[in-house]
Amino acid sequence: MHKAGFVNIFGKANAGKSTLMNVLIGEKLAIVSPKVQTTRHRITGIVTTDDYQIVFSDTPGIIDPRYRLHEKMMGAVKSALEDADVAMLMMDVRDNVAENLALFDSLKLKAKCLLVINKMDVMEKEKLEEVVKQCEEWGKAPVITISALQNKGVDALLKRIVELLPESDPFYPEDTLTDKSTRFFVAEMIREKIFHLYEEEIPYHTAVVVTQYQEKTTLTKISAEIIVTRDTQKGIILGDKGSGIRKLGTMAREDIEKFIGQKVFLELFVKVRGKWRDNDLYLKEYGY
Ligand code: GDP
Ligand code: K
Ligand code: MG
Repeated sequence: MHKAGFVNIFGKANAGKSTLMNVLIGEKLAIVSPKVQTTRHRITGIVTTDDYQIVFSDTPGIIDPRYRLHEKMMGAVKSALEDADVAMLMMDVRDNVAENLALFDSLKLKAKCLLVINKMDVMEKEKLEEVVKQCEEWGKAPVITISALQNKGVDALLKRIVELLPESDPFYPEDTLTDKSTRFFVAEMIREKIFHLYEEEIPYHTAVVVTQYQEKTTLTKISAEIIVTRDTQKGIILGDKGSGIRKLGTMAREDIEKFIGQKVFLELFVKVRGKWRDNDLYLKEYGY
């Protein structure tokens, strides 16, 4: 009997959804940062064994939309809510339990659910047990504690997921890792470095588009545009005598080389496009 299904991760910002997704698929596909709203798309990662195929989806953290961009992000959540066979409802162990449970209730999920309490590594045992008890009283999903960062409890979680998977043939050929393109992940890796290197509004006002992707025999030549909303932000991205963008370029290039397994020549350009986050044409052009 072969099993297959869609297993989608939901939760508030910074619960550790993208970190968990990467651990589950054993590959760094989803970008991670300590800042909220890092993930903007639904990102698929596929795990195939002889017995099952799981199509995992990482989703943006659930927020109240303030820009068209946010609406698009919540659209990605909605599509994942609709096709989930199994929903992993994820929360940071330190976060307010009642608030998270209310959020999970509001999703009105028909899928089978697992309540995943993440970051158990940051809490002592007695306090953790209290949180687990509070979650179990909710009664709507089995409660599982993990540390995605330290890969603790993830095997047990995977076992529970497989138990809940429906009987089905695989959806994708067995060697498929994701449904997104390499260009998409290249843009994401650049965006991740922006989240790590720049503070305040900069990461939230930024989009990245890959404009050139040329595979040659010994190296891949990539050009990308970094889109910001103001001239001052462009100046900050570039940094003193270009030192900012050089650092960004080096860090991103190293990650891209690891990802595609080839030397990369990376060129970055910064463009100003006021209000791109509220402009449907720009949003489309930038992949949202
Ligand atoms: P997302 O917004 O839900 O996708 O969360 P991320 O995966 O981007 O993680 C947010 C932050 O939490 C990052 O700084 C992660 O390194 C951190 N994080 C994720 N999982 C764990 C964990 O199990 N323990 C600890 N201590 N930190 C974690
Ligand atoms: K994050
Ligand atoms: Mg994320």
